[in-house]
Amino acid sequence: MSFTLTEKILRDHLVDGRYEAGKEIGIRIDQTLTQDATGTMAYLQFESMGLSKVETELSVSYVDHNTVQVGFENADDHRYLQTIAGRYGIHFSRPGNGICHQVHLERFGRPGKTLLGSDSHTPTCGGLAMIAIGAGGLDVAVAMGGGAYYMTCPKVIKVNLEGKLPDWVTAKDVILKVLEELSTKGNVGCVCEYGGDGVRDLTVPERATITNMGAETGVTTSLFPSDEETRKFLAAQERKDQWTPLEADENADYDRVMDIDLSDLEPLMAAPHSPGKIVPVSDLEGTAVDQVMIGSCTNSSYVDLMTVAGMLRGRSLVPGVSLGVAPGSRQVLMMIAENGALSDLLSFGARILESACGFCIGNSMSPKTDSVSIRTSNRNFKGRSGTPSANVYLASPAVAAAAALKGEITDPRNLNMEFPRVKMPERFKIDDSMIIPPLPAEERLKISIYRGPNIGAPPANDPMPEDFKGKIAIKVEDYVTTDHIMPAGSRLKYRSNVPKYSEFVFEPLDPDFSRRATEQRDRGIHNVVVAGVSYGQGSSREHAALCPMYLGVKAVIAKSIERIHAANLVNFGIVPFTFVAESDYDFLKRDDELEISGFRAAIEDGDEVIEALDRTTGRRVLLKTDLSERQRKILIAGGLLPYTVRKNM
Ligand code: MIC
Ligand code: SF4
Repeated sequence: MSFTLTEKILRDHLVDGRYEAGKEIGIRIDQTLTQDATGTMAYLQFESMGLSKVETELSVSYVDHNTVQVGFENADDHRYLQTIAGRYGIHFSRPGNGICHQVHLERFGRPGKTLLGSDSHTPTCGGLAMIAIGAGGLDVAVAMGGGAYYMTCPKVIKVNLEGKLPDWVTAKDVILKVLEELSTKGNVGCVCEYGGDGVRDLTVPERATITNMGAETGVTTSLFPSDEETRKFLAAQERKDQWTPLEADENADYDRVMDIDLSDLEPLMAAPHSPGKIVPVSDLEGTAVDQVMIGSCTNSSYVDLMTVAGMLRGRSLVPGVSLGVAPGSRQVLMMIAENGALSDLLSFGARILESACGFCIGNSMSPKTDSVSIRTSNRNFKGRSGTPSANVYLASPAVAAAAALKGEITDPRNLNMEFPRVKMPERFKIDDSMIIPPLPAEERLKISIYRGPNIGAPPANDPMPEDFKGKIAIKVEDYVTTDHIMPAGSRLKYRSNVPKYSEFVFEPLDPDFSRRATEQRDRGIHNVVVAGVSYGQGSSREHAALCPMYLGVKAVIAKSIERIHAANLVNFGIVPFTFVAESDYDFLKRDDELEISGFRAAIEDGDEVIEALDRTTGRRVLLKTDLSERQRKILIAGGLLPYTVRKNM
């Protein structure tokens, strides 16, 4: 038998179900990661499971999202996370140590292992031949407790890379090309596996740029083989004993093969307001630029920043542009500080930001009204930068630096400059002093867990009602992202306080939603969300399910729902329905009363099609469910937490 690399790693970790594409399987998780914005809830949920320590090979808690610390909330959360890590045997990466995905790649990722992270860009570590998956915090909490992670056994797409990248064309352009081919929808339940001769010349950080932004296609994860480049990277991180070669069998069967000749690629950009809106940079040349932001978990590696420094050295920033640079980790920052590149960036006029998410999530350096901002990050959803009227273009560090040099979008091939080809260092600077390792058992028990006033226990949900008597509380269009459902930016600091954060559900689309939903919930009405295509794109934030649950949402009816969000809805007892006939979307209106008699029984019996009656219009609408037996039980219990607690009783 020949296997894909994906199948090899998954089969190696299979603990439940049969390996058959499209069916639900349970896999063992070796490593977990959390970040602070999703982590507080994940650890509150972990605590409620009553275990004495994590059961994984390695669990790391990072603080990288909410590092702004305006007010006490963030600092309280950080201390809670630090004490929880101490108590339960978890590594703690302190604020300032870097973005979770960058640091995990540098210090912890290992070929052949599974990693579950409460952040949608966890697939970054697929660059190290791991099966690295983003999930909601509750799924990660269960995995930390030693429970299996349930997922759809994937279809595997082979992305066959041939040739060599020309000057000025980089890993970011490879993933933008993949996004052009695959788009941001329709890839749920697939994995992208990279192979071909072109892979050999891509370093691990370059591979990680590609697997990171693979998240934007909606695939479960992306991964590269473990080869000589992987060995070099691990050796340069003083971890060469952790290397093991891994690749797909030669005759492995793929569900789809995509060929990309790297030599044919050109610099690309994702235009506003979607990572899937791919345009050649040459088509946009001359567009005036107000801001350039370099960093994020996609493009903030040592090579990325050295390329930028090489282009900007000895030159200066044009007056109309503001430039921000956020090195991805303390390792990167220290290395560019020691070799002088940091000083080159400062002389050029760059503003240096903390090694954290910062601008990427819209909690700092929001651009001016109606501006054009060029960013090396992975998402340009409308308003995500913190400025609703801004036009954000996503590009490689080289294209971003060219814009900072010229004040307009510029194809770097027209700069009349030699491409500063930077090699991956043979040795990275190793200093793990900002990572607090787990303590011995007797020390762990002495740690008292700090809980500031911003930390509130996750609210409980009721078991599923017998009949559904609801009202459409909101009707939204296609491509509604989790940034629309549960805005981050300046609202992020309320992540650990569900009643407060719930005041902002759907704020960018309908600021009155929370009030209306609360009022209906209090009258015993089950709230319903009606949505278009690809509902819940983007982040893994489970608050986009948890807060609607708190507001009494019991069902989402959409044309299609993205993977992580659909799983989060189930985890919080909200039924994810799709339309049998998409045209029914047009007939449903806000405030229509919806009824499903025998709701609970239908879910219990595994009915795949359920009829709802719109009492306002008298119309009958057929709704589809695609739920495993396990998911149906979770829904009946009112969510994964009550289900897990009940199962363990
Ligand atoms: C994002 O990039 O949108 C985030 C912020 O990293 C999220 C996680 C979160 O909402 O905390 C993600 O990608 O999952
Ligand atoms: Fe942080 Fe941005 Fe990466 Fe999300 S996408 S983890 S906000 S850097």
